[in-house]
Amino acid sequence: MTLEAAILEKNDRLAAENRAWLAGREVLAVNLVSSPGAGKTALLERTIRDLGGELSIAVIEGDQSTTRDAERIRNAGARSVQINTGAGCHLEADMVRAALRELRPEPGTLVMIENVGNLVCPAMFDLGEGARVAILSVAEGEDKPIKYPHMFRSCDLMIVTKTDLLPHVDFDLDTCLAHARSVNPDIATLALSSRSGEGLEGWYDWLRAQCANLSAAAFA
Ligand SMILES: Nc1nc2c(ncn2[C@@H]2O[C@H](COP(=O)(O)OP(=O)(O)OP(=O)(O)O)[C@@H](O)[C@H]2O)c(=O)[nH]1
Ligand SMILES: [Mg+2]
Repeated sequence: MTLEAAILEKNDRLAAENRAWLAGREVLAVNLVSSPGAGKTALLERTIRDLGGELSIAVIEGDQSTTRDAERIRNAGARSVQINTGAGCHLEADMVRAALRELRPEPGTLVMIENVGNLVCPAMFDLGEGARVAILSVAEGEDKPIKYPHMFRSCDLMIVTKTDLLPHVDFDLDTCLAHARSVNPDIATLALSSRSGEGLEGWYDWLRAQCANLSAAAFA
């Protein structure tokens, strides 16, 4: 077995353990992936401020360095644990396992995992999450889904964000959505702005539906 295959096999085993641990506690984990600066933390801050009274939200933050994002999350009103990966370019299941044990989420908690900004490596590493969401800002260009197909193929939802900037950039939303569906026909899509608030209700409804599915599964 190659070293890469061995690393991925070990990660998959730990991810399966995370998934069972989360299911046993009726906790939904959502893995947020994007390139650096696409707006993951901004969307989480806004979501916590808007939905914090309705859903119990906690956050695991992944960055190579600093605790800046975990502090932003705490200032927005949610609990957070920061993982620093050093030279690493993605989160792995064992890091999330340790962070979950530190976070100790109550049943019914929505745990948002903000991955390291990178559209390549996080695609290969299952964390045990219930859903994976790609965030793509309009400033990055509409061709990203076909240039980084592994990532978009691995996601349940693609969010096109920073739509308030559309008048200032050459970004065709329909072309981007078509590219995403060409690599993943099952991917759901949303477009929103964390700054203006446009489109956020669709994201909140998607989160509510994911939480409802988890409770329905627990009572099945
Ligand atoms: N105009 C506009 N700016 C945004 C929006 N969302 C985020 N930003 C800005 O984009 C920059 C990066 O946002 P972050 O939320 O830090 O991005 P991130 O994906 O968490 O970045 P990393 O954690 O470093 O990968 C910040 O200056 C934000 O204010 C938006 O909807 N509209
Ligand atoms: Mg961030």
